[in-house]
Order: sequence, then structure tokens, then C-alpha cells
Amino acid sequence: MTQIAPISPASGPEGWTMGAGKLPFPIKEMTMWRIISDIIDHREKGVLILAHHNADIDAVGTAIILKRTFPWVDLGAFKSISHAGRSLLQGLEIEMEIDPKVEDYSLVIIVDSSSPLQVSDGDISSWPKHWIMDHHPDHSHWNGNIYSDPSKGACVEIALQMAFLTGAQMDEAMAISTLAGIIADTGKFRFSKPVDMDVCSMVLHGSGLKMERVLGMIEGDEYFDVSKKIAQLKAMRRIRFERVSDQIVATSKVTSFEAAAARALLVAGGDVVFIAAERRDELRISARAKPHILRLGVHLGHFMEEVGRETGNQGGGHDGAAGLNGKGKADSTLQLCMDRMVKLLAEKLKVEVPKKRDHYRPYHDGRGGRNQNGDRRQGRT
Ligand SMILES: [Mn+2]
Repeated sequence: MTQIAPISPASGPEGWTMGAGKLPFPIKEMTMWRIISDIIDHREKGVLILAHHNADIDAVGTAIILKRTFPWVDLGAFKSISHAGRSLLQGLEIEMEIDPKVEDYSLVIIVDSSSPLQVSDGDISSWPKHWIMDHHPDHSHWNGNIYSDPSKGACVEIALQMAFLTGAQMDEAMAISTLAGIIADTGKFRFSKPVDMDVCSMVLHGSGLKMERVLGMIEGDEYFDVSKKIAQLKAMRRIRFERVSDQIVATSKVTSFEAAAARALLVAGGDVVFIAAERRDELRISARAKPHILRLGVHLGHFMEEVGRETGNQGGGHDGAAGLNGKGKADSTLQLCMDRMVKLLAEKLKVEVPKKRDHYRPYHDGRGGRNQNGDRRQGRT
């Protein structure tokens, strides 16, 4: 239900403004104009906005903003849409198709994705003309037309810049999508930069939206989603962790909700966590670290990129939140993450790599497992 009238921003010297908030002008305005003119030129032949696998709130929000700006585009996601992404789409009554036929379009805008494996089985060389619009720092996996702006905490901010550049007004769906995307991608502001706060301030001033309503839309149902609760509890049951000085590295496995599981493990006491989601021969890993770990000079995006290279997958992301997509076995990849992170933390903390891995046990889980010396476990624990 629409409660808020569309509004135009004012133009300041460095960006668009509403109230005390602002959205900076695009860092590459000419490139952004090239995307806009392509979306207009391909209007008759079909334009697809494509979000990544398990499309998150930021990817979905970006697609929604582009749909409100260019109503003729279709929205799609590779393989699946996250639960929170679906809540946002349902709340705004906007459709997004899973696995749309890319070849039916003449232009594809790939959003919020740092590598081809996030939107395809890897080979996109036969795809129609495409652009990548993203805010992740590393784009070495793409070749071709790209608009990237890693200064923004969320891709929705880039989409809103594009909307304003065309002269579009910000309507309620765009306002909600922008706030939701920023809230989600900054870990509820935990990792937000000043620009992300400025944009939220602008949208709140301009729209009069209540933060509570946006939070309710993206997390309301989710709080009660039974499969999410079960995924979190299973992640706790399958946890494996090691200690380096006072820091804890934890790993676990789920089949979905890996981001929620990672959050649960951080709250439970992990300082760095790796969660694998393994389905058939497909593997995703979510890595998260607390801010004090980042201050040691750990960058999970670089770390996962390295793990990706070593396992023939594609990894990358932000310093405190990163991931890996591809193929392989969860156990061995998690073991690799654990071993490398333990070594890295020992180096950063200037302590020995712990010799006694007290907390280590093989994954094929609990009962009858062996400790690292191959001994039967003593008794029940
Ligand atoms: Mn994002």
C-alpha cells in the first residue's frame, strides 16, 4: 500500500540532497549515461536486470529501483531468491523471475555480482550485450562493460544515482529498497561508511518513512521462519572451532541460510566464522569476521579470493564479509579455510600456531570420531 508520494531531490554542489542527507553524484557519470542510453535503446527488444544466485536484499532492491526507473525492464535472479529478498518483493508487489531465459533479451544488466559464477554456470561468452553494475571491490573475474563503485556500501546507492540521473523521482518502493539494501549490506550499519549514512538520512528525510517499517519488511517474517531457525541450530550442532590466543575460528555446514548461520556463530562466540552450504556438487562458503579481527589487518575478501584460486573457484568480497562460489567438497574447503585462518591469526597476533588442536574433530560428525592422533574418543561428551 502506497503511503508516500514520489519526490524529487534537490541538486547540491556534490550530490543530490533531501533534508540534511545527500547522495553523491556518480563517480563515472559518462559510463552511467552509457548504461542508461543502452537500457533506453534496447527497450523494444527486451532488457533484463539480473540478480545473483540466492539474490539478497541489496540485489533485489537494486533491481526494484531500476524497474521503477525503467518500467519496461524484466527482473530475474539466477537459481534462487533469498528469503529476505522475497519478503521485500512481496511487500512491494514486484515480480522477479527465477532463471529467466537470458537469450530472449537483447540487453542484460547484471547487478550486485562480483563474478560470472554468481549469475551463471560460468560461461557468459554467448550472452547478449551486458553490463555489470556493482559495488564489490574486485572485478578481475569479469571482462567487459562494467560500472563499479566500491565506495558505496550497497548497490542500491548506485541504482538510485542512476534513477536521479535520468530525472526520475524517488517513490515509496525505491525509498524502501534503498534503505533495505543499505541496512542489509552494512550488517545493520555495523560496517557502514559515512556515505551510506548520508544516503539513509536523505531517503528518510525525503520519504518520511519510518525505519521500523523497513526493518519489519525485511526481517519480520524471517524471524519466525522455521527453516531458518533449524538451519541456525544445525549450524550450532555441526560447529567445529579452534582457538588462537584469545580468538576463536569456527566453521560449520548448512544447506541454506548460511548468512544467518554465520551471524549465529558470531553471536555465540566465534571471532571469524566460515559456513559452507553444500548442495549436490555445488558449494558456497560465507565468511564473516568481527571488527577487531579486521583491525589486525585481516581482509576476508582477499583471503577468500586466495582460497578460491587454490580450489579452482571464485572467491572475494568485503573485508568483514566475503564468500566463495563454485564446486567441491565442503569439508576439505572448510578445513583449508580453518588451517589458513589459524595460521594467519597466529602471525597477526605474534603467537605460535597452536600445536594441540583440542577442539578439532572430523566432520563426519561426533559419534565414534577420532581425534587428531587417530585415537578413539574417550567416553561420551
Ligand atoms: Mn551488495
